[in-house]
Amino acid sequence: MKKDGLLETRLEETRVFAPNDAFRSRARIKNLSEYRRMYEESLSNPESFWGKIAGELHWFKKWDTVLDETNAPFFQWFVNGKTNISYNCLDRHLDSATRNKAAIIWEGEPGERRVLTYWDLAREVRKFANSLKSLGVKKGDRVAIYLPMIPELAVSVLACARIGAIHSVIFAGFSAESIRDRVLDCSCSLVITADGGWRRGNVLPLKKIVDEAISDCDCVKNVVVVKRASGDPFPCRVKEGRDHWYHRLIEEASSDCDAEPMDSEETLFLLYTSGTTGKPKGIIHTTGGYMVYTYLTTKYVFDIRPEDVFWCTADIGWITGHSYIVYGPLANGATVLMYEGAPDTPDKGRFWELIEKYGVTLFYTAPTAIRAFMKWGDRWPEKYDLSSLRLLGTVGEPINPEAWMWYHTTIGKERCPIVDTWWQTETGGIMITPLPGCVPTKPGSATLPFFGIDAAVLDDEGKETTAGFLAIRKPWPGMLRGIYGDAERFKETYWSKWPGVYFPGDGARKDSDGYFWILGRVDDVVNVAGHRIGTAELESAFVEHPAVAESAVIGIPHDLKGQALVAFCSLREGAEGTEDLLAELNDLIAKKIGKFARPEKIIFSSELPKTRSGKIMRRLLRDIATGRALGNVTTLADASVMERLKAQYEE
Ligand code: 7RM
Repeated sequence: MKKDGLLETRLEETRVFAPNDAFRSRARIKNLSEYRRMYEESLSNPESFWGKIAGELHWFKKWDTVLDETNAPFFQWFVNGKTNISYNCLDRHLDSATRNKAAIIWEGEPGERRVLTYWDLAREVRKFANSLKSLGVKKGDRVAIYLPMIPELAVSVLACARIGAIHSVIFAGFSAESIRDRVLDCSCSLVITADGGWRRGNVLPLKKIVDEAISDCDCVKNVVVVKRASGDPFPCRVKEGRDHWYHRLIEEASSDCDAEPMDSEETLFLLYTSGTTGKPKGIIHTTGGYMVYTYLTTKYVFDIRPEDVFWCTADIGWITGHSYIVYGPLANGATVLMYEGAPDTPDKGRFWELIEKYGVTLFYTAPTAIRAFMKWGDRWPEKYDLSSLRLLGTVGEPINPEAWMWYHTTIGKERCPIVDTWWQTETGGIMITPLPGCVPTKPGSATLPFFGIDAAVLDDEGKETTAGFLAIRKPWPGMLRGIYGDAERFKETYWSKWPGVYFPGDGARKDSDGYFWILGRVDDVVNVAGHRIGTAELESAFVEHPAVAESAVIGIPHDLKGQALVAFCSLREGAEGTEDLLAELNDLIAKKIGKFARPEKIIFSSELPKTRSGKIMRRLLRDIATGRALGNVTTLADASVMERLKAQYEE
C-alpha cells in the first residue's frame, strides 16, 4: 500500500460556514444535536432506525429482520422482504398529485426538450419492460445498457428493475473492447444502445461501437436501438433478427406490466468499476438495501422537497447517476433535470442557462467541473439568474478550498449550503457529508458521517488516528454485496485490511471537531476528472504494443482534473520513442479503454526503476513526475536509472 504524498496534511483550513438561516429554518434536521441523536440511534439500534425508514416505502412482503450478519462480509439487509424499486420509483406515486408532476425534464445537447410526468414515465417503463420480456429477457438475466443521457436510459434501467433483469450500464465513453469485456464477464443476453448520442456538437456512433464490441459475444441474442441521431451522419446497420428499434417495440407493447416482487437480496444491478488489477470489477448491488439507502440519502442530504428541481450533472453510466438521477430522486417523488451534452456547447454558459431556464434548486456536480467553470471566468455564470438555487453539492474527488470558495460565492451567492459528499460505486450512496440544515461546513471537508455510517480513520494496525486510512466499521444498507463472479476478490479487496472492517481505499484525516478530510486514493486507482481509472488497466494495454516492454502508470496532481495520468514505458530492443509511437499508444488506450483514459504524458525510457526483487517503484516515478526531490533509492537494483529517467522527464 502506497501512501507517500497522499497523506500529507493539507494547509490547516480555518474557515467555517454555518448553515444559512433561511435554509435551516425549513430543513428536516435543523440542529446538530438532532443530527447527533439520530446518528447515535442509527448506530446503536439499526433494526429500529432502518426499519422505520424502510417502512416509508412499499413492500409486497415485509422483511423478517433488518440485518443479518451471520455470513459476514456477505451481509444481508431486510431479510426475506419482497419489494420492487421500479414500483417504489413510479407506481407508488401514481395515486397522489405526484402522478402529474414532472419526473424527468430532459434537454438534449442540440436544445430539444422533453418532459415526462410520473404517469408518462410509468407507462413508458411498463411498455419497455414488456418489450424486454417479448425478447425473452427473464428475471436474473443480465442486460447491458450503452446509451447517451436520454430519457430512454432512465426508462431502460427502470424497465429492467421492474422485471428483475440485472442491468449493467456502461458509460457511453467506453470503447468497444471495454464493452466486450463487460458484456462477456456477466454474459449479457441483450444490449440496449442508440444509433448515436450528442457530445460537443458531434454524434458519437454508439451502435457502430456496440456492433464491433459484440461481434464475437455469443451470449448476446438481441440488441435494442433507440433512434436518437436521426440516422445521420451515422446510418445505422440493422442486423435482421438481432437488432430491434426501440420505438417499434414500444409501439407494439402493452402498458400493463406488474412489477416483479423481488427478494431484498436479489441483484438489482452490476456496475463495473476500476480497481488495482487490470480487470474491472462488476460491483453487485441488491434491491432492498440499495433502495432504502438511496431514498434516505437523497431525502436528507439534499433536503429534497416536492417543488425542487434537482440537477445532478453526472452521467447515468456512473454510480452517481444511478443513485442521484434515477433511483434516489424518483423514490422520493422528486423532479430531476437530465441533460445530454457537454457544459461548453454551444458555449460555456450552458449549465447556468439550464439552471435559469428550468429554475434548478438543487445542483450537484464534480470538483473537476467547478475548476473548469472557474477557469472559464465569472462572466458566464454572471449572465444568468441563478437565484432559484438553494443548495449546491459536490462529489467524485476531494474539492480544493479555492474551488469550494468560488462555488460558494459565485454560484451560491454565499446563500446556498454546500454538501461535499464522499462515497463510492461500492457504497451505493452518500456516506460522509454535511446535512445542509445543521452541519457547519469547512471548505474541503466532507464533514460528518451519514446515519448508520460508522466511519473512522485508522492506521495499518486498525487503531484510530488523525491521519491514516478511511474505514467503515459497520455494514450499511447500500453497501455492495460482492464482485460478480469473484467472491475472493471481494473479501480480499475490501475486508482483509482489518478484521470485519470495510476498507474503501482512501486516505483521510480527522480533525478536532471530528470532521473528515478525504485525501484521495491510497491504491493504484487514479481519479482523473472524476473518472476512476485503474493504472493496471492502462499498463496491461500499453504492453500489448509490440514496442513496449514494460509500463508503469501513475497519477500526479493536476489543476483542473484533480489528478492526471503519466505513463512510463520502457521500450524493447530496437524500438524508438518516436512521435508516431506516441500517437499509436494514445490510440491504443482509446481503443482498449476509452478516450477519457488517455494519459497526460507518456515517457519513454530504456528501463524502469526496480527493487532487487523486480518490483517497479512507482513512488520514485511519482517523485520524478511531480518534480519532488528524489526519495530513498537505496533499494533500487540500479540507482543510476533514476538519474537518467529524471533527465529524460525534464527534457
Ligand atoms: C461517487 C463516486 C470513488 C472515489 C472515492 C474517492 C473519490 C468521491 C469524494 C471523493 C473526496 C469526495 N464513486 N471521492 N467523492 N474524494 N471527496 N467528496 O465518485 O466509485 O467513481 O469513485 O472517488 O477517492 O474512493 S467512484
